[in-house]
Amino acid sequence: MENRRTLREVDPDIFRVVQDETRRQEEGLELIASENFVSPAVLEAMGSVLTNKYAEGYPGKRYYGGCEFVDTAEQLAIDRAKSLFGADHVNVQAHSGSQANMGAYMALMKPGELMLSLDLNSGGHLTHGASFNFSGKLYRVVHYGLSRESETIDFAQVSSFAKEHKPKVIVVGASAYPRTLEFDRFREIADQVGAVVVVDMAHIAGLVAAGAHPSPVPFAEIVTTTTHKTLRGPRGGMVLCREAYAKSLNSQIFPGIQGGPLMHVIAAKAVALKEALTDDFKTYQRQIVANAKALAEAIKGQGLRLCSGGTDNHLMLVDLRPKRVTGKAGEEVLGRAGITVNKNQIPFDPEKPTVSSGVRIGTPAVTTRGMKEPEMALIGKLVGRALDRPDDSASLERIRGEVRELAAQFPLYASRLVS
Ligand code: DSN
Repeated sequence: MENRRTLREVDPDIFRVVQDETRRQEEGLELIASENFVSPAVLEAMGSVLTNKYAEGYPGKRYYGGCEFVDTAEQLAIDRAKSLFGADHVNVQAHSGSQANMGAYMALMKPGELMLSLDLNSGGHLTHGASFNFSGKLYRVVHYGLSRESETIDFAQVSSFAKEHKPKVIVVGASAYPRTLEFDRFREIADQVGAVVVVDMAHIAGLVAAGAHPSPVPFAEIVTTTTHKTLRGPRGGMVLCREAYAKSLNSQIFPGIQGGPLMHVIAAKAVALKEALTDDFKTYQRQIVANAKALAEAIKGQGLRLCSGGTDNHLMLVDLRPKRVTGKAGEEVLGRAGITVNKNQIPFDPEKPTVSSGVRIGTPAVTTRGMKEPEMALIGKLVGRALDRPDDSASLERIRGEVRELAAQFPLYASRLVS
């Protein structure tokens, strides 16, 4: 018998969680650089009956019957991603960025082989060889870092480490790097030592899709990404590669790492990729970058220091030491003012990661709401005011009110709220 009971009726506790989180997103300012707000169409695909379907295998070659419709969804996602990024081959099944990276590494390296990648403390990622992550346990890892002067990638070090250690794979990509990634320079170094290049473009995938950041595709054997950051799709992963690696990569993702793909998420990826092929999406990505520049100037105007002096992309790393506030305290204070950020180590940070000296700030989510340069100028001032009086609860409450007023001018999911 058909069951029409709603979430509210079946589980009022979880219904409340969803409402509370919707309100938090609606009324706050989301400045976490890796977050975004998906469209109602993406949400609808994710919350669909496709979640019920097992589809181990790939379109046309499944281990289950009844896959004719989910096959269409997956093929659409693949075709759209190929066209968006100009890739030979795409695997849309990776459940997350971690699995995408694991698939790439397993397609290229045997356990014990060596990768050269950006240090986590310099803006790299856990899955780029951190000692406590699978990548650092399965593979030998040498890290390159940043130049002390410019706080940008130290290419002299990349080159000398590549020559000295002869890595099998050079990993390029970051989760807290505010500058353009120069893929051509990594390619040149890799070619000198016979290494292959894996680019993890998770943070900048939307920018790449829109031409607002150079594409890694011509310079890398394999490119991995998440689909939920600047690309503004559902939470998940995706891998692009050259034809020569297609078979190996597919068999690493399934059956090597994963079982049944999340077909509802893959359908939502297809929707997001369709959205990403539009001119509106290109305009959106350009505005993310323009907003980041405007916010960076506004934040500098508040007496804060930006690592590397500014930003080329969607994010900035703010050194909070001029205000005598740690990253941990800064995250908390801004949170009380309704502004969500994450603490982040700055280059050569004297503080441990759980404290850190900075915060990472990004513009993808506020740009999705329709905010532009004037709002960035205002947000910069609100950030400065909050950090100037971190112990003044009344002041933080006033800022929170102003944040709510600003957010209300750029509605998001308001129609989903029930009073
Ligand atoms: N944790 C993500 C971020 O916030 O950048 C990267 O996977």
